[in-house]
Amino acid sequence: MAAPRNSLRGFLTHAKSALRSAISSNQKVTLVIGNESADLDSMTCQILYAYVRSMAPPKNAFTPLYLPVTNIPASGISMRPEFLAVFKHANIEPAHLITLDDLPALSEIQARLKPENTKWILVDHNALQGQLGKIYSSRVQGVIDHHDDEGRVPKNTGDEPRIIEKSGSCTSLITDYIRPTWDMLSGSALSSGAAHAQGDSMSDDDAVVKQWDASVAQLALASILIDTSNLQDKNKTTDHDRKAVEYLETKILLCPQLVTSFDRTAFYEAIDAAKKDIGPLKLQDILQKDYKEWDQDDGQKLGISSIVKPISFLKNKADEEASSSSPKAFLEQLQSFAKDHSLDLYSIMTTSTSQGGDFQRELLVWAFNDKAASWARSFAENSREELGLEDWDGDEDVASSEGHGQWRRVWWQRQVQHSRKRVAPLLRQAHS
Ligand SMILES: [Mn+2]
Repeated sequence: MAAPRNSLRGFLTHAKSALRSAISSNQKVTLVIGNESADLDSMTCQILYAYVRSMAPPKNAFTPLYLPVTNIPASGISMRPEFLAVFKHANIEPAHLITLDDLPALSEIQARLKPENTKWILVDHNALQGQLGKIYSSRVQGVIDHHDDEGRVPKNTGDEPRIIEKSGSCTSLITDYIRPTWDMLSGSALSSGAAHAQGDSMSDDDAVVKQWDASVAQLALASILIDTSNLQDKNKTTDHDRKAVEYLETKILLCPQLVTSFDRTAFYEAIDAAKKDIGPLKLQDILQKDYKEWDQDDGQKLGISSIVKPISFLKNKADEEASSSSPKAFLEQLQSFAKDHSLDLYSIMTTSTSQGGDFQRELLVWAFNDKAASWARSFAENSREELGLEDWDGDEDVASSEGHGQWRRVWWQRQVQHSRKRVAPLLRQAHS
């Protein structure tokens, strides 16, 4: 049976308790999961898909209820101030999200959540990484993503989509996919509401559904605006994004409470400011906040942190925490992060605005053993031109180092259109 038409808050509360009882009684579950960086895009993709799909599941669905899973422990939510900024508009709180903490612990997950009882739909990635990937990859039967296709999701995904296309935000692709269903649901809810209406004024049912829709639409819109810089970044913005923004904005403006007050640019600026407000976080949390890792075939491991502040900010942060001022504190923090994640190669990509107001990127690559050092060197050689790698002019002791089984470089990445979406495949390909 389809989930009843509900607010997002009501839906997530229902989904969370349904997951709990499914695990305790060995029932089937359908999980919609974003990538392990758990950025805003992943979070809104899984929620939008699960919310709309659960209210109108395909006839032969594995389960009628789709559960959105945020691919981090609950403690990670506080490292994402932009989540909190968006939640206010969607009338939800961190406790409403289903996170990895709501799944059985990794040591017993295979026994308590049997692979054959699960179906996984990937959004904002197309290969399930890490321990979940090892256990459940063969249970992935649907994907909507905007990263390079790694060819891991079967070609035939039955009733679920297999959509991998270029777009600024994956949420735009989700919006496009669920749009007919969402319109059908809103249309029938609105017309059944209208049937009860007395006179000319909008019925209560009507207003409630419009408000629910507007909450979810704002959640989705936030990601698209963040990923495309309010549709202004021409390297990232695609027609998918423009169309989705138009559609979601219409849904928002149908809501009587928002029609006169909603301002897209102000909305974008508030979320963007929240996202950049990482000052209160510890450096280790900043490194973890938007982090992804990959295992190469020979067991070597790569990790990349994307950070919305320049290296100088990170170094100051390390100095503050160590009450000293030397490159050592900063480098030690990076090293310990890499060690905690068992990395052979660690990379940091920063974004910031120059004094002249230009968008800029730094790229740090650090190899921790000889094999990884030759990997890093071939990356530097092969990608110098495409990424526009230029010697960095910051602190010399940070900028480069080699010998004693390690190798490190920092560059300005002058081809600023390339995000981790491009840099990660280049790093992975350089491995031999
Ligand atoms: Mn994305």
